[in-house]
Amino acid sequence: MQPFADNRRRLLERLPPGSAALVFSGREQFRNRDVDYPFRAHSDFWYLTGFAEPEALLVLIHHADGERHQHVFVCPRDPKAEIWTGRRLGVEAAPEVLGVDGADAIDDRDEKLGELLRGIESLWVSFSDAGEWFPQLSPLIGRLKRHVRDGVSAPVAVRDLDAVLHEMRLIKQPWELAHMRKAARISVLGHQAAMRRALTAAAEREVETALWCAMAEAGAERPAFNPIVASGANACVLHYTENGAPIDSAGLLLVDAGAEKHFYAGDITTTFPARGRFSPPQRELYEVVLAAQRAAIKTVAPGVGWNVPHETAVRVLTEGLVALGLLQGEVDSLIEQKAYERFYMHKTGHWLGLDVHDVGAYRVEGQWRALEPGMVMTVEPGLYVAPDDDSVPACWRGIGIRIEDDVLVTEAGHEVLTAGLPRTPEEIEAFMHG
Ligand SMILES: [Mn+2]
Repeated sequence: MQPFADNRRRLLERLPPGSAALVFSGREQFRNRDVDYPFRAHSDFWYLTGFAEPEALLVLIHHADGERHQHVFVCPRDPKAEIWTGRRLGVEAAPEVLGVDGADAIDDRDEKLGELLRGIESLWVSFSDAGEWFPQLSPLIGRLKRHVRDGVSAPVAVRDLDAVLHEMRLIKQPWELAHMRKAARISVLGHQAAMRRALTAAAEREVETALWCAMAEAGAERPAFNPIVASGANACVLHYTENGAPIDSAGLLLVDAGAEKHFYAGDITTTFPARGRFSPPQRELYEVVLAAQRAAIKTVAPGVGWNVPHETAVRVLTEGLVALGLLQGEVDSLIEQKAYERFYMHKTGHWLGLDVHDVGAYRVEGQWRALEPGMVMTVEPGLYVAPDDDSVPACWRGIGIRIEDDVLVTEAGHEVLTAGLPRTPEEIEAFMHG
């Protein structure tokens, strides 16, 4: 549990004296009658505890006199309930196992927080979860205010923990990168299995199942997000997750999926012909996206602005669309008019980490942020020609392509964590038939 203890210590160092940070693991979410969604602890909470149970609260206190106190609230042991819902760590074992100073039952939270937070000036909670926190904070602050007459000062500020904690999470430590390399490797194996399975699959679901089966066998804990397995024109629906259609055997298959390992996400998109042979239009459009992706990845290096890979991809895509006759005009002015947005309507990537769309600001003081070693991002350009777009020749319609890899910013430039997939049309055809 040492890395998590280090994270708590590093966070406490960044909070000014008189601060308390509250981080909640989350609660079970009802799906339908007696069924919950699979629970997955909040990434902030995991980052600071390595503890995955629901209904747990971490309180990190940096007192005005410099003293530190780390406290957790957890579900108490309950042998009868545990028979039904699984083992719990419990209050007694929590301090030693989690390496904190004290623990209490989550049901006693309100009362105990009133004691723990006496004299605290600033409460720090995630403003991303403001809807969760603010209703809880007002009775808490009210309780603390009642002690003011006893000479205890109550909080005077509620501050955004994201600004501190998410900046920490943005720069990955070596042990985190080891986890991310595993998540990436497992995701690669999943995609390879999906490509092989596609050849004879009748339905998207079969490919999805093969993908997940390979990832689980390789040690994935769960998918990092709902996978997209989109056959033919379904690929033009950017967040298609139904995965319930038959395979269009003349079409491409777009698979956007990743494994979660030690809570860290992989995120890969592959696009390949369902039956292992590109048609000429599919190949031509694919080559444009691949060239855009490779050019964008090439730009990734410390000091480079966040938007540079995107702008690079946009230029290569626009040039390609002009060369193929899908756009007419001069490249610079087409970029300026954002003419490409008809075929490329999303950004070229996002941060990656404990969350697939990981935390951390993309702009700092009004400027696109400069990349730094230890940041991990995806690079994922695409082109999507709507099936009903009768302004383009019929041969292009219903083709959706995205190519996505996970890229670590290193001192020397970058490292593609998800290397090992067949990417050129020749490699893909050879792999699928090999
Ligand atoms: Mn992605």
